[in-house]
Amino acid sequence: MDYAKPCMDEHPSKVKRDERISREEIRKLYDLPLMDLVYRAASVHREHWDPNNIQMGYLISIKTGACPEDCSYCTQSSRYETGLKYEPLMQVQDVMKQAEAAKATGANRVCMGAAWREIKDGPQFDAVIEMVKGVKGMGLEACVTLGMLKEHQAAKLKEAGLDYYNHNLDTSPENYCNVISTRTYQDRLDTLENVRKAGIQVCSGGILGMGESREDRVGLLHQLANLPEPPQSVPVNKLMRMPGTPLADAAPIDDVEFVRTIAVARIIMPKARVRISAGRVEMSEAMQALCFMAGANSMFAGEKLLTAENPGDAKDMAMLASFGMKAEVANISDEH
Ligand code: SAM
Ligand code: DTB
Ligand code: SF4
Repeated sequence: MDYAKPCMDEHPSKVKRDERISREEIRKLYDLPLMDLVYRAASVHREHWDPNNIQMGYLISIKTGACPEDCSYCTQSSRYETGLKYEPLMQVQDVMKQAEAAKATGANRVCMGAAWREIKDGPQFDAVIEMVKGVKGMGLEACVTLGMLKEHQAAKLKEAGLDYYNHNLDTSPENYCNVISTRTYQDRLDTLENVRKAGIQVCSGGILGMGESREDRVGLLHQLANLPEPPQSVPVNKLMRMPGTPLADAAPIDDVEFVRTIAVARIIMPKARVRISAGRVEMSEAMQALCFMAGANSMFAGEKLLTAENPGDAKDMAMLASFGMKAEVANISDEH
């Protein structure tokens, strides 16, 4: 795959308003000596957040596999032979049981993910609305990621009490078509705009280690930081190389480059939760400590993400204890 080739000469997703931060400024941050960059990020982090506190989210895959999209990293796409078992939309009461169990282990945020291109109105959307209400009723923050979303659907989710909608830009506008062909960058920006207009907090980030260049990482952060409002939550995923997907053999992202990305995200989006999302099973504890130092303050708990592995509570609790860090308890909101 030729990642150097831009997808579009003139793409519609260029930042048209006055920028909050330019690509050049972001490049310069990346280029700082690592110690200066991490020190700066840690200082910004401490101005806005308790550096010893970490949010633990819990993922529930409410509908798994058989997705019509062709995202090259994803085990849930029906286009690749990944061996994943299809699971239709879960029953509301089963989701509630998992959410209760998550709360009992200390998670304060439940994120429900569905392998859909977009959410369609009808019984399935109504069931998701019940799930959101149920999770909120437990005093937990509720987040969903359901693919593309229309304005009226966003309004209904807001009414049900939804706190966050996750929809990632994944990479730079230039690299996007190398990763996904079945929806455009502009589609993603439109969904984020519908979420924002409904008053739901935006959770949007990307994936590192898909063969993208430094400039693509700069481009991703540039897009995120220059959204009409910066996202309240920024997941940084380390690609999990899933067998059967086109990116199964991608070269892993360099640890220091991952840390630099966390640090730059923290500096340019100081009030956002910055989350080390996928890929912690392939990170040492020392690497995760560096990420926390560089401003990451959220991660996913449990032994499974949506379909891929995660370290699990026993390991994570031991790690946090050894760092003297605390997992945030249920029902604390991020009123920043
Ligand atoms: N289908 C919905 C969508 O794409 O918006 C929601 C679920 S999708 C799995 C959520 C996000 O997970 C993707 O946008 C991508 O950033 C991340 N993701 C998926 N597979 C991944 C992988 N193998 N490694 C790292 N991140 C991954
Ligand atoms: C996000 O950025 N990462 C989470 C969440 N949003 C939904 C999902 C990670 C998925 C990792 C691959 C898998 O479990 O299949
Ligand atoms: Fe489908 Fe989401 Fe996976 Fe893309 S990332 S294939 S939209 S589940």
